[in-house]
Amino acid sequence: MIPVAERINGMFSDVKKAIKDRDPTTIHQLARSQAEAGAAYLDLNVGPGIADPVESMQWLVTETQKATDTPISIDSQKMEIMKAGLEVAKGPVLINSCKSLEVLDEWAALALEYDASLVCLTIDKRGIPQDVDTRLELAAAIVGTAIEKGMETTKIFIDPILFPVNVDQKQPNYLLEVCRQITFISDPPPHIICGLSNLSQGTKERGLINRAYLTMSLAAGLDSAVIDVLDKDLMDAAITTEMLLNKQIYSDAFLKAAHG
Ligand code: THG
Repeated sequence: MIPVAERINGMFSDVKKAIKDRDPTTIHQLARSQAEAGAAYLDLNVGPGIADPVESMQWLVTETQKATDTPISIDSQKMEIMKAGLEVAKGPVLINSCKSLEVLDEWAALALEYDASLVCLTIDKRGIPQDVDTRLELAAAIVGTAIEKGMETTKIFIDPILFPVNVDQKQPNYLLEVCRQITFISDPPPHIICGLSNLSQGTKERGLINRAYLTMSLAAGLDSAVIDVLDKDLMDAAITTEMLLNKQIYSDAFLKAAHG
């Protein structure tokens, strides 16, 4: 699994305050702790309703990179914010995300220019699909367009959009089917990612719901997720699932070995 660490997000009050006050301490701490916990990318999101999102994203990227070499995921669907973040980013960035098939040409060109990987939501002008088949249709269209633009499929992350389970209880199960079928889209297939914490928003037992669903979706073929890497039970569940799927070697110390 490619874990994308979710915690540097202005949705959280400590991060929101740190951005507003331009106080790097919280950002540096979260960057280091999430890198140590095994993040492959650190997701950076300035959060909703902020006065200066462009400058704030540049500040977040710069400060995060002072604390760790772990690659960053720039989390914005606005071209202006993405470009500003990319300008100051070092190394292999994850662009998170292209919000619609209609603007994919422009976003794929940007990914190519920066040699970045690109998250694409399965959305087009009709909106967010509520069923399996439209999601797969869009995933195939995304991969086709990205290949045409010259991208490698291994740099594409399809996000079929995970809703809170208390909003529509059918959706999480639909997404498992999308995970299973996405490997048939191309060879090699694109990555498949989701924002795991969306699932449990507004519920009790958030940790348990996230853990159970990560296990199920990894077994269905999910290979990346925006998650709370500081949730050790969640990371242990992911490691154990991958061992049981024969993707990690079993030893009596498999958890310790995976944590390093
Ligand atoms: N797909 C992709 N990227 C994403 C998402 C996605 N990025 C953002 C988001 N969704 C994933 N990250 C989060 C981060 C936090 C929460 C949910 C998803 C979260 N936050 C608390 C809440 O809303 O209850 C904040 C409150 C608090 O604790 O302070 O749950 O889907 N590609």
